[in-house]
Amino acid sequence: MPQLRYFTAGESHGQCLIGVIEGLPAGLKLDTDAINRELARRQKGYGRGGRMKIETDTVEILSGMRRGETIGAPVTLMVKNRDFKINELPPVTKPRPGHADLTGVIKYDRQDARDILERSSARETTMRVAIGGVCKHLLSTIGVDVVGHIVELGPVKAKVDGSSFQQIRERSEISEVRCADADAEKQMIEAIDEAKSNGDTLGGIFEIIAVGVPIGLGSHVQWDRKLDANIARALMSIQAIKGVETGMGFEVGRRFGSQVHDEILPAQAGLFTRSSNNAGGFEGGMTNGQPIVVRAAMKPLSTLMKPMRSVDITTKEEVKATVERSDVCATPAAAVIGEAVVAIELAAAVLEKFGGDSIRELTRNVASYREACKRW
Ligand code: EPS
Repeated sequence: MPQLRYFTAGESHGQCLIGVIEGLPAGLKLDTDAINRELARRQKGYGRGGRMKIETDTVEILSGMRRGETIGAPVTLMVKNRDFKINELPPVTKPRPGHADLTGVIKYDRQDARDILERSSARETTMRVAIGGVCKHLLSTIGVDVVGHIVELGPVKAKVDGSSFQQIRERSEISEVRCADADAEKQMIEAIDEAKSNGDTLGGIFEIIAVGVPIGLGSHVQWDRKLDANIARALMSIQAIKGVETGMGFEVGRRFGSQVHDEILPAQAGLFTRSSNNAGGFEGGMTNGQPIVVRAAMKPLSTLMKPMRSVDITTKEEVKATVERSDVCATPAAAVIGEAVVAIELAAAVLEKFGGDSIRELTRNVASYREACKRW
């Protein structure tokens, strides 16, 4: 059983969202304000809808912590929903193409798609961002840092080649669409405005970069220990994500080997270096010491103000799909969620490799391994 485990509970308009994390070492200082800042980042982004004006997501830590530090016990997190009205909401009988609505009602034998959409809603990701915030605390104790930013939104591509991790972080953080390229940002905003005026929605592609990652997280020896695969799964589990790529991504299938692989160069600061990072930080399912670079493609949200054709599940007649309050574009928010799920998978992989019932034990183990790697 892996050391770090977690699950989430809660409906979009239920009382609250809950997360339970087990396996955190004792002695991890948790700053609730820092977790709340992550939640606020998720709520931002040009193209968000009315719900984000209602909520000010804040976390309460209900267990596993004493005097600001974890004690090794399961940590329970709670975020209350201000828009708690699940029992007053009208039924949904006109499933939206692209949403979980139709398959969900058939599978769970429900007459009201609200029973499905309340849990399938991306509101659930609030809790994954809170859990990711906790995992970022753990990662910072060993010098690992994660950032997410938008590289494409609808038809617009950002130019960020040659930017450092820090530049990407600073520029994307002040951008309304979490994009580090100010020229592209303007066009992205225009594209969102166009989608909105047409009653339509827009998706995009976000990139997650992680730096300071030790060599050798994950393992080549078994399919379910390959960390790139676990990260891909975590990203695919974010609502509306339809594709994931690492490093050079699908382009690797179009080039010769000599144009793809990252040459190994003599040691600098005790560690071998690489001529490039087309592998996105992974070889053999293991981190190779280079920055992790992964991207995910998000489809346009499936609630359209100008709805598509559907069938009423009660009358069986052709209708237009349900129109609910929703966002025009939530890809900037998805980049924050991507950061969180990557942080969770990295924290799990760190604890799998280095163990540790306390933060002191964990950091000692990581430091001694890093020293050993330099002697190579
Ligand atoms: C979301 C909350 C939801 C939606 C959105 C994400 O709030 P409500 O449904 O009350 O407007 O804004 O969810 C969807 C787009 C979806 O299809 O479920 C959130 O907190 O991120």
